Amino acid sequence: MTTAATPRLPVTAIIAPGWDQPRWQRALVAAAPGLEVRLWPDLGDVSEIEAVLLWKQPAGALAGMSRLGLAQSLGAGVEHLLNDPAIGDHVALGRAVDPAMTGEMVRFVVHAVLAISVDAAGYRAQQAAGLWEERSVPGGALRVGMLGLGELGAAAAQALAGLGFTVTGWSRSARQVAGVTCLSGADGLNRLIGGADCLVNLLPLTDETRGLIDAALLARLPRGAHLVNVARGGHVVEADLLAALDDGRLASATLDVTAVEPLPQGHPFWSHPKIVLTPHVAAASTPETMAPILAESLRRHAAGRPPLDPVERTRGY
Ligand code: NDP
Ligand code: OXD
Repeated sequence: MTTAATPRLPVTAIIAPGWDQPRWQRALVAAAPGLEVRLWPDLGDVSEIEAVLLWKQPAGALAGMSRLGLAQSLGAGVEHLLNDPAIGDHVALGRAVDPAMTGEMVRFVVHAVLAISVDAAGYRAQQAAGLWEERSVPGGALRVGMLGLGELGAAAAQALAGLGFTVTGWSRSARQVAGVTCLSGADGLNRLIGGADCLVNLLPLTDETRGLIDAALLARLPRGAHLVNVARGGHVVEADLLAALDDGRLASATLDVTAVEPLPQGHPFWSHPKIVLTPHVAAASTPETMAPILAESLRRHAAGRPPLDPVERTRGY
């Protein structure tokens, strides 16, 4: 009896400056024994590299990789793949989808929305002022609008619906998510915005979604609405957001992401009383949970198949 030979795994490089690359390497080799993994910046002869695992690679880092066939993001976002001129159209693109990451995002969004629904910020201010007084809070009456119903948005929307919130979601194509009113298209967006006391953003950053959250959109939200942005800073026109917070149209903004990261010192977001800021930590990629998924994509690539979660260049995500 003959058995089919296992295809050789691609020579792989990790380029994720600032991350614990040796930890990713250990997790990957544990998931795919025998895999050759090289770490930025010591890539050796780059013409041998066939697959790259990337997070915010420096410009030019992929120069000379003439055998590159797979570029895989170590995060859910893929702007760094699509914007790198060294990644030709023949190179397959993959993005990170990991149930552990989804769980992190769901907990982060649920925490942010619950804090708004019980007016945690208002009670903290009252405590600081020594005030024992019941506040009028929206509680379960808070209507949530979820921009994006993909891996993360759908899971977060479903969790919020399970907690009793009225949740409406928006996506490019028509979707079905249990307990969530799903809308699409320009009309769908208008309907969602008009009834969103709390707008949560989990869209990918594309040519179509960049700057979507601008003065016009913010003006269509119910007065006193809240924004939770856990996707990308580029979705929000920052000057418009500040204006909406300052004139009371928007009650608060919970921002995990900003247009420039790290947020520059002196930026008005740092000290704004209505902004809750975290440093892009809503859902981190974890080597130990991601490695088996990445290993499977490398095996598929070796067998001439697309990675597990391919990126569609024409959609931009
Ligand atoms: P997915 O690709 O799974 O989902 C994207 C969703 O957005 C889909 O529902 C898609 O519609 C919808 N969408 C895309 N373009 C449009 C458009 N023009 N109009 C309407 N809907 C649109 O992405 P994920 O859920 O995995 O991730 C979303 C984003 O979250 C990432 O791109 C990343 O930027 C961000 N992120 C942030 C993290 C953090 O720590 N802050 C961590 C991880 C991710 P359709 O369903 O029709 O395709
Ligand atoms: C991601 C992110 O895209 O961390 O995974 O933002």
